[in-house]
Amino acid sequence: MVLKERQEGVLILTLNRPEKLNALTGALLDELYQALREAQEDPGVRALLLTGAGRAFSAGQDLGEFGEQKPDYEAHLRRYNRVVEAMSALEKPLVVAVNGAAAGAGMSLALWGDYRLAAQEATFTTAFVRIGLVPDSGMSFLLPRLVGLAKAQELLLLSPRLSAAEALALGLVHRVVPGERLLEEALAVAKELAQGPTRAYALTRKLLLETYRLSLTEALSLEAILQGEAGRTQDHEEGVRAFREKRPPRFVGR
Ligand code: T3D
Repeated sequence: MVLKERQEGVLILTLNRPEKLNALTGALLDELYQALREAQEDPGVRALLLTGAGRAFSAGQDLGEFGEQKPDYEAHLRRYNRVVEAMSALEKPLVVAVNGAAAGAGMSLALWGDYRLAAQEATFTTAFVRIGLVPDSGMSFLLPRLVGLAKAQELLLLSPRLSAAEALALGLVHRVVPGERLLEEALAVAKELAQGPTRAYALTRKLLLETYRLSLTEALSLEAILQGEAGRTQDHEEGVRAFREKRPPRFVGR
């Protein structure tokens, strides 16, 4: 259900239930969680790329998963939440390539990418209220931060279906490319990141997320601590040496 492929330090994870628009089930979420954990522990993985197989990125929760049973969403959400926690705690950059529809928790997962590309035919819809649910998988946390409160209110309460161009204009994605070039372009970004100073990326990622709960004084202090750590890396030494020698740096990720 989650395909894994490696290319030059990039782990490509593909949500693979194309016949169900990559709708999310507990089993798929557990596989995704395992893949993220393994990627985190594997020094050979220096960047990740997440995409979907077929014509959708992900339609969100599989609405057929529980059949006629009344689901215990509070319990089920633990499986979503550990995926989101693993994504936010990743110490490697995550590129997301949105190849088609991203709805509900599928859209939430897409937004956790550090760099998000969309195919021209991709669409985005929060979907939750349309079935009487509230945003989850970090959507209530990320969306207002990405698009501002007013737009988040509109996207969450009215749940319009946005085109890729609209998503780009709102800052939900960084770039829109023709569908046939999506993977190639996303992979190029991921490979560039995989050649970079991985530790500095990890610390930058952490700083950006932490700013949302810190005062300015605390943020400055965390910047100083993490700069201290970055300053002790081999990559920092190499970056400065390469700059002085007027050549491209060769980063090793530590
Ligand atoms: O803890 C918990 O579990 C709660 C967590 C909730 C998290 C959530 O994600 S809630 C939101 C769940 N997702 C949705 O409500 C999205 C529903 N789907 C759509 O809005 C649209 O299908 C899409 C925007 C994703 C795609 O639209 P389109 O026009 O390209 O396709 P379609 O014709 O609507 O759907 C094609 C088929 O996929 C169709 O089946 P059929 O008629 O061909 O047999 C449709 O029922 C099925 N499908 C689409 N989304 C889902 C789905 N089947 C199961 N689960 C889905 N989420």
